[in-house]
Amino acid sequence: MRSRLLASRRGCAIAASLMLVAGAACAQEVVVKIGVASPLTGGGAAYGKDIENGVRLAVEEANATHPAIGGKPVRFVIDSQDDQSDPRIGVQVAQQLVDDNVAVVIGHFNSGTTLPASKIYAKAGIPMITPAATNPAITQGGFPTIYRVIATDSQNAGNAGHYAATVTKAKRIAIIDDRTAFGQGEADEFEKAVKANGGAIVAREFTNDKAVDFSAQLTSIKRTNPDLVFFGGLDAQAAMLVKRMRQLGMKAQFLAGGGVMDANFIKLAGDSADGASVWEYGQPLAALPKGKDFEAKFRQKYGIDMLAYAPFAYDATWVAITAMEKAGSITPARFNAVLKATNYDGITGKIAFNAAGDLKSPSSTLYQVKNVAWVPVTTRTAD
Ligand code: ABU
Repeated sequence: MRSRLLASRRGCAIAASLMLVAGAACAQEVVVKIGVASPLTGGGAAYGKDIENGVRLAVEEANATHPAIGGKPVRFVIDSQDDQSDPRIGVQVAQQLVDDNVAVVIGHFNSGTTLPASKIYAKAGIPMITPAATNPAITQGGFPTIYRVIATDSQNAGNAGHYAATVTKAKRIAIIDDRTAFGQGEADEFEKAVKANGGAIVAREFTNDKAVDFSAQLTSIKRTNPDLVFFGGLDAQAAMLVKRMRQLGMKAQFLAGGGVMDANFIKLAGDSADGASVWEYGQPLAALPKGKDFEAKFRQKYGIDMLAYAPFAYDATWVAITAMEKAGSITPARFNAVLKATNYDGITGKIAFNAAGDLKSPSSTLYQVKNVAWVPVTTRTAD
């Protein structure tokens, strides 16, 4: 707390000299740093920017209310770090945010960076809320300060596996994953659910998250004559994969999990996108009471459409700010107890955490591409 106040006063001194702001009033203001960790460069940059934009929207809205915590005026500022989707950089970024005395971290995007980084935040006692990383293991470390405001892959890819085996009635199911903590993890959850529901896996192949050519894996999969292919990985590769499937004359249904239901997939896959299905985290935004407003607000502020995770990042930020306000403290050890007991009506739905830090009632939704647009088909919400 002391270092946060000192940082604030230094900031005020600079602001006062540059902007002729009344120094006495400014010196009272406490600057509260909200850490954001996501990929801002490289292949995951669009997702990372989407998260950062969601956090910024919440922070600016909060500051516009002239917030006070524990009777003191506060100003929230973003400390945004680029983890480049690289677990080693993710750890460095996490240490930087701890050294910067952030009150909370919103991030990371990738499960592969979140897993090691979460240990650093937990050791420092700084709450971390991921709006996007869905590997179930992230909340299984027993850390009391790690949270997630999105369904996990045991729920989401589990739903996909149940759907593939029982609804599509696919008899021969093939799987390919990108070998990341996320892609491999969700493919494992999908496979488990397919088998638990009596389905048959006829092939399991993998690539890596930088690959652009899937000919070898698809040729091998094609020989097993599958009627459904599941991909564990993100939007751009999912698009290239389904395109290649169709070029190779494969007519199998294409199914994916989270991170694929966005405009990039349709743009990159072109005609091959038609009929593709994915299970994606959460409920359809347009059907939620505050969803359309959020989309409009985002578009107005940034001049672009949100991609996928901005609403979760926005909600995660408000959940953290609300906990600080209710606790009357920006000290993590104090507001974490309130964070644990969160009961918040967000853009993405009701946010309340179970003992592990996951959502008590997570949802995921099946979407299908019809006439160059994602159309929601059905939503499942856990009790
Ligand atoms: N959950 C979608 C992609 C991000 C990740 O978990 O790696």
